[in-house]
Amino acid sequence: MAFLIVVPDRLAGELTANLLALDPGLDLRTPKQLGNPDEIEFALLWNQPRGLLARLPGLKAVTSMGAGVDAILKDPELPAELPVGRLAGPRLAANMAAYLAAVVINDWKKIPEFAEYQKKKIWNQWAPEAPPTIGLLGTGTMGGKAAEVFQALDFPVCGWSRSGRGPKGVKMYSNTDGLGEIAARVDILICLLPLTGDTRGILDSRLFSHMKVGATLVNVGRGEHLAEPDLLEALSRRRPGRAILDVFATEPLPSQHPFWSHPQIFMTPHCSSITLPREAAELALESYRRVQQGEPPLGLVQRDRGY
Ligand code: NDP
Ligand code: OXD
Repeated sequence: MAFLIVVPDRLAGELTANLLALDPGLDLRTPKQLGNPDEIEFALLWNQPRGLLARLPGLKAVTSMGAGVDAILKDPELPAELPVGRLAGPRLAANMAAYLAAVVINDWKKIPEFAEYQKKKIWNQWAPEAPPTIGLLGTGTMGGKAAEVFQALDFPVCGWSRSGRGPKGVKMYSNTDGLGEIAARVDILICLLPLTGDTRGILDSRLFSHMKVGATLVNVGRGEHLAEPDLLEALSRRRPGRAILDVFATEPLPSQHPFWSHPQIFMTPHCSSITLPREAAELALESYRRVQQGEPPLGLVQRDRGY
């Protein structure tokens, strides 16, 4: 049983080394060294090239290298019944929570303003009175950890999920009415949803019209959650007043895109949380072993609902 790795070049070497350190006997393959494609029964994927899956008739399961599975599910060559898993480990969730805490606290504590005061030698003592209310769209593995971190700092936290289930102590909302309600209630609205048929374009003018003037939108889900022209329009009305974006419909973001130089937008290049090779190797190996034993891969996705 061979194990195919299809991941960005910058990660491939480290991931391979980590996998072989854990199990030197692994029959690892890459797209460039595919060998006999019939022997490949398991694949670890990140943005796999079109046409690859059609060449692997022996696949028993695939797994995403990260939390999102949208790039796998949209591949027209993905066999209809093939089990799809994902690697959403504790380190990935903790790194995401750290990013969210960093960007939120940076604004709340006015860190950039103090950097400016320092340059001008201004002693401007100021402290915020109350932490902002956080709204998490999606309270799964990523949203759950973010909720835990914000709660530990005593921030009020609300959540929105399909089932209405969420972490302990989080005021939960669900369905369309609930989406408007959470948007109206919070100061920082964070998208941590998977990209599915139901969530594509969910960050649109209708949602923005519910938000408080001056609130902040954070999108760390997927670029296609956001209706980009709606955001530009909404920012001009300060509803939201600011956007923090890590993911984009086109990545890398083209240099002429208006987001790059927009004064109300802060951007990072899809790196709010990146799967670390060590964690990815451990989880991928566990998933592979499960499949070898006839079990579903780790983090089995419900393909009909898209996550
Ligand atoms: P999970 O599957 O663990 O959680 C998904 C959450 O979204 C659940 O709370 C689920 O509700 C909710 N949800 C799904 N569909 C709907 C819907 N139609 N309406 C309301 N709620 C919905 O996913 P993760 O937390 O692991 O990851 C979420 C996403 O974060 C990933 O798919 C990926 O796109 C993104 N991500 C981005 C990263 C980055 O670097 N920018 C890094 C990691 C993840 P319920 O609980 O009821 O099922
Ligand atoms: C993920 C990501 O889904 O990094 O894990 O975007």
